[in-house]
Amino acid sequence: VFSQKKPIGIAISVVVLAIAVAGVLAVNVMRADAATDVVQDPKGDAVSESGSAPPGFLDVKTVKITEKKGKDELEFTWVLGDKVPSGFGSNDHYALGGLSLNPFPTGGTEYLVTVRWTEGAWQGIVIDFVSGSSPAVTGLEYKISGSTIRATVPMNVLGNPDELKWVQLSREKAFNPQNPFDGVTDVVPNGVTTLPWTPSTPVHFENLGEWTASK
Ligand SMILES: [Ca+2]
Ligand SMILES: [Ca+2]
Repeated sequence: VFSQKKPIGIAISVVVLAIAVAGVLAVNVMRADAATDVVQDPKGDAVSESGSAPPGFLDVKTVKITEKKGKDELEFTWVLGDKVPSGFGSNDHYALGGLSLNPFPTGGTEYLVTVRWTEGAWQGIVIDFVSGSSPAVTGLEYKISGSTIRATVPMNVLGNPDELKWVQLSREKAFNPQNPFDGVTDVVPNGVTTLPWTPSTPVHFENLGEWTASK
């Protein structure tokens, strides 16, 4: 079970993902400076494991990353295809905002920023896989308003980055280390990979989203 209490499992899972896609190189250095990164995603491109369309809140329309309060915070905004319910069942798991920051083909991801329903409650957290010997979990400020989720994270929690590369994965079930895309209903940007995902499906790291700090 993917939970805050078992971050090691997440780290291992990310390594599994990295191994699965090793050999795909990310080369993307020529970008204009921008303090805001916005990627629009189609409504209706989400896929449930059942093969049918998932609920609209599992279908992302917009992902936005922008600097706030000078350069002290990053604000993450997700606009979803439908209003988010107030809650779900105690055994349900839904990751609505689920951003992997700096996922590298050769070695895991640096941070996971997620707003999710798990173990019968909403939870907004950052998991830091790089700063210590074991992953560190930090709560984040977040707000769900209709079909929009906003979360803010202090820059220092993310290592005061000059740039971040990212992929958004919405999930309808808990993380599965054996198949990191199991239960993923929507991917943003769409060029990163296709769904439903299998271990033979390529992951294109050159198509990750990219946020760059203002000068
Ligand atoms: Ca979508
Ligand atoms: Ca998509």
